Amino acid sequence: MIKTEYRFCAGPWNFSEGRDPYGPETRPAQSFPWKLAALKKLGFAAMMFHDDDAVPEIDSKSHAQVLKEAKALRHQLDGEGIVAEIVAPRLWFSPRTVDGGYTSNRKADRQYALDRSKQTIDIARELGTHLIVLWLAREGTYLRESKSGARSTELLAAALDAMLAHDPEARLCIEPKPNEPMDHAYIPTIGHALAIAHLTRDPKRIGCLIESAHSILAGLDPADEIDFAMSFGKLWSIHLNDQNGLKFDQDKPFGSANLRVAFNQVRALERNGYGRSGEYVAFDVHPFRTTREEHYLKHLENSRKTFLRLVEKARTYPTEQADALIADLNYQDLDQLVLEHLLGK
Ligand code: GLO
Ligand code: MG
Repeated sequence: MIKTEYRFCAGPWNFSEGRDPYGPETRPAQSFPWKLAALKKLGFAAMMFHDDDAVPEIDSKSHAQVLKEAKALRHQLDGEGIVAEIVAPRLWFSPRTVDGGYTSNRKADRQYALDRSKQTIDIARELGTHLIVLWLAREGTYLRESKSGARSTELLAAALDAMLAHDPEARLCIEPKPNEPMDHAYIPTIGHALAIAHLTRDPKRIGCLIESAHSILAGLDPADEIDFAMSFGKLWSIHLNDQNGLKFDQDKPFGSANLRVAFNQVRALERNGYGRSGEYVAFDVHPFRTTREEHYLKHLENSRKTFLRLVEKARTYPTEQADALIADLNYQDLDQLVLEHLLGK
């Protein structure tokens, strides 16, 4: 097996300040240059962006101004030797996306979502990437009768089509999540993401991004989602993190809630050669609310540490012994073999 040298990525939003729906910030906000320097210090190779991380207050700026600022950001990134992995339109904050973007029941809001997405593709080009991430945050319902699933599927496919037509080099990476902020989201799993590609002009340019927590929220094993996506050559990015069951989206450090589930994700990445076509391992994790300012980087540092420890565990897995037990259908001992391997001697 070829050993992959993994390269790591995080977003500016991953240095979050501790705010939750029940309480305010618990740490001071850090500036963008501070975050960039932090990633460099950690030895991360790439940063992921929302359109308004790249160009703050984006809605108050002309298209020309937006592109000018994106170009300036590219220089800043080049200066630090950090690459932009992806850009994602942040379609869930604006008053114009209260009912969703592409599937909103208001025509003017659907247009806003499309215009903003096309602009995101232009920003990505300035930043030197063609990869666009679509977390379809509000494309769903709180109330089943408020939208038609058939119509929403049509609208989503039309939106993807418009983005593909906007730039022949753009590649769209759908990041499914079954719920939160919505009760039900329209593209809840990788299967949905890959299937909707076939309603567009160029399914080849639509892939996916798996987030561990989102798969768990859908009641699935993220390792199976990885294997499935990679069987189609469609896993173009990943957000590793962890999640303790079917609760609010927790974005815990990788491996924090369930080491064995994390191990199996790493095994799936290893066996499918993730990273060998230039894909990055991104951690979509947040500091715990009690985290103090001086520990601002720990959740990223620790996620990478756990990831690399699990890579070692995957590479030293007693395959021959496991295969013999599998051939004998002796899953009782296979279970213990895995546990012993994870626990170490
Ligand atoms: C939220 C998502 C979010 C996306 C990000 C990139 O649940 O994980 O963090 O990954 O907005 O599109
Ligand atoms: Mg994510």
